[in-house]
Amino acid sequence: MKRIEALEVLDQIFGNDPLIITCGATAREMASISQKKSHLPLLDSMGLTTPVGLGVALGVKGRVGVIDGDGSLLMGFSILPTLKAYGPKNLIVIVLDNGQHASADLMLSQASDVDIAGAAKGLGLWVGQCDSADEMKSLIASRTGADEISMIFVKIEKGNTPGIPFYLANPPKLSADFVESISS
Ligand SMILES: Cc1ncc(C[n+]2csc(CCOP(=O)(O)OP(=O)(O)O)c2C)c(N)n1
Ligand SMILES: [Mg+2]
Repeated sequence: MKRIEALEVLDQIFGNDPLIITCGATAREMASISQKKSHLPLLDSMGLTTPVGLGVALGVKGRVGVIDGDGSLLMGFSILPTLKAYGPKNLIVIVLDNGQHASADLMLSQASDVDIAGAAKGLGLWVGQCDSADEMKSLIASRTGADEISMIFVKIEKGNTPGIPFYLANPPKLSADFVESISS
């Protein structure tokens, strides 16, 4: 599955539920297929997608999704024990793992050598793993309403979709729209 195929499915699954989206090509590809007030793309804030998602999930009652990347999660890896300590049950973290920093000249990430899902399991987090859209859909469905936080590691193909335009959004506007969507 390509990243953009996973994003199309995730956009449909989460509907108008809050969705925090990691930076780089992930934010650009999502914006090229769907832009919603309930989407909070973090633009350049690599490493902070899951932490921001945790904060949002602690503050709202309904389901909250995070779409992180392996490189971004590794950059802010200290969030994992915090997720275990505070992990709200309404948070579903999806890690799109291509084993590389695809957005940054396709450089390999440490996830190509290190079992990051295993590390999350070792901390006692609930972890699911898959590599297809159908498995991703059924894992998310089965974890919606679960009694603890969910981390779903999805293996995706390497690389980026060609021809995606730059995403020149205004961060204060994105933030204001997102706050409005979670306040209503
Ligand atoms: C602190 C910081 N360092 C570097 C970057 C540049 N950068 C943007 S996305 C990215 C790679 C992200 O990798 P990953 O999370 O695995 O996503 P992928 O592009 O592979 O889907 C990098 C290095 C940044 N935005 N912020
Ligand atoms: Mg990656």
